Amino acid sequence: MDANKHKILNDLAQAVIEMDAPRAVKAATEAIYCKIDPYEIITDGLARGMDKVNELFEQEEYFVPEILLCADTMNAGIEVVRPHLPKENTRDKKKVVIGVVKGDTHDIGKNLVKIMLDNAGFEIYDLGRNVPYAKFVDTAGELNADLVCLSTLMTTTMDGMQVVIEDIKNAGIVSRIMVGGGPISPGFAKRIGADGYAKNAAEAVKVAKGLFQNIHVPLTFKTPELVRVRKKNS
Ligand code: B12
Repeated sequence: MDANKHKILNDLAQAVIEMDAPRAVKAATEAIYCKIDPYEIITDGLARGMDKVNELFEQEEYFVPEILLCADTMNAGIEVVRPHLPKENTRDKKKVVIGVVKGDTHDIGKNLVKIMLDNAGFEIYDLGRNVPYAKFVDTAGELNADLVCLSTLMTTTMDGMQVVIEDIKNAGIVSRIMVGGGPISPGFAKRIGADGYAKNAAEAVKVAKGLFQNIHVPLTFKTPELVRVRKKNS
């Protein structure tokens, strides 16, 4: 990586860590001007800063107010980059229902996944956070959704994903289902009957596309068998 790019990406990460939104906006603008790939600006710059923030939270150096200011800073940078993300305009847009399951209000990661899928040409219906199980099922049914994306960051709410998946299947809805979030592993995703899992937003786009191209996308943690395509009416 050339030195200037390295410097700008570090600056973006540092701006998030230091809760400095004007600096994030300036560095993001510079990154765009220097033609750094918009996805790299988000994943290797802003989101990398947020990863460090998570560590600081775990080490009890940062607390709730800091976390929220860091997230605002990341979002300020993303807003600069967003218009520059390559927008894929597919004719047959797949409908995606996305949300964070009941009991969980963490939505920073879900929002990143949403932005990436939106730019990749999916039609997004965002149910938000702390979403009742039935809301996923009802919305997927009403919209005849192609994909339902479930997010959670807490071990205490993981099991809710399984409830949603079972309810969707029991209702005869044929939407594919992708899961993700901090405590979710490929093994857990497979066990609860999900069609796909991704460890981050960039992977989520690859996996989502793979689900509709009838191809196996190599997943993180070496579980490509997880992407199985459920045939309609099966
Ligand atoms: C930020 C944060 C908060 C913020 C949330 C702000 C917000 N609007 O989201 C605030 C301060 C409000 C908060 C509150 C709480 N938090 Co908190 N929080 C975090 C923290 C530090 C970072 C999470 C984050 O945003 N990461 C950044 C994003 C970009 O990463 P991500 O969410 O993992 O998302 C990526 C991937 O997971 C994936 N992904 C995510 N969703 C999906 C979905 C799909 C379909 C796919 C494919 C991929 C995918 O892609 C994303 C982008 O790359 C984590 C620590 C950690 N290590 O995760 C704790 C953490 C999640 N929190 C925790 C806890 C306990 C809480 C509280 C209960 C604290 C309290 N006592 O009040 C409350 C939750 C209340 C509730 N009921 O929801 C615990 C959970 C422990 C557990 N049991 O599992 C953690 C792990 C901290 C800890 N070690 O204790 N928290």
